[in-house]
Amino acid sequence: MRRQLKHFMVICMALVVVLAGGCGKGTEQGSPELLLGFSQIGAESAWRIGNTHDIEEQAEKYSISLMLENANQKQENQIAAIRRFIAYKVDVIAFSPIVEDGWDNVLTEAKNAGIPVILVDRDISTEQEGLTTCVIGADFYKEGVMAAEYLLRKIDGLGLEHVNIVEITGTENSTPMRQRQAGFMDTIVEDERINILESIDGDFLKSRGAECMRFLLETYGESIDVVFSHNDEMTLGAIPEIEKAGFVPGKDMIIISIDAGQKAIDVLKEGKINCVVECTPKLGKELMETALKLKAGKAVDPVIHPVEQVFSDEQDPANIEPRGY
Ligand code: GZL
Repeated sequence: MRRQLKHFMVICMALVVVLAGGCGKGTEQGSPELLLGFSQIGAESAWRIGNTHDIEEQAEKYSISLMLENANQKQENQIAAIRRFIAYKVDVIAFSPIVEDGWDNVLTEAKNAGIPVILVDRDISTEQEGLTTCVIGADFYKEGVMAAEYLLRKIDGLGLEHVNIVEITGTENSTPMRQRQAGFMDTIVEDERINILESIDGDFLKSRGAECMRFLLETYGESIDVVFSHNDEMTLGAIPEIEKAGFVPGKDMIIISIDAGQKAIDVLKEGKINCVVECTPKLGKELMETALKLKAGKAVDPVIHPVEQVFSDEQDPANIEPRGY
């Protein structure tokens, strides 16, 4: 009898463990741990598309239910999306703000609804404090500094006594545009060898990069020694224009870009780009982990910067790993 009772108890215990585990597993596989609303700027670059893919992949990996809306480069679409997320009572709102200003009202609505907001990729400037919890994205100022530091090494190496630079900037009033320009200019401002011919807005778009380069070539021609472009798309638009004008990019003109997507790295390997500063789009893991911490009422770091590197003709580009975006 005692033996049978013992067996019965063992079976009950096993059953409890299975059910508990099963329930736990069922919970993990059933309703998502968290409903995240994300407003993405658009699909203007390989960087942006890579960023979207990474966020989708990481949401799936973390069992987070993702409502991702594409704003097609319009701030008003992002504001409308955030209002939909509020109405839907998502647990956390995240977005990559196309520009820095104009967010106070909608973010006040999110705060009043008790929904925490995470900034991804870019930052904002608001009149009120405490409208967002943190920003997850590159140190754009440092990217500008790294680009300029490469240029100074290049000028020293070539023994150049005078250098004319043209700059093709990203979207006006966006964080990457403002801070990449500031970091670059602050680093070269003391160097008397360097002259800025013109700075022109390419809006991070390939087509605009080509238009800008055509204008700069028509205006300054062979006096251009350096092209500093705020992202690969604009750089890839500019290079064919430089070649059409009869110049050799990477030789007649030093070409410096930012993002380090696969296409730009391939052109670096061809010798038509001299330096690409990395700006990783892979921010999804930090976004999901931060959203889960906020849902659990835990504190989060106010700023999360990924580690980034520089690829240039100072090293053998053949060793650069596939970029994945
Ligand atoms: C940078 C990101 C920029 C990329 C561009 O984090 O905001 O926007 O550099 C993209 O390619 O358009």
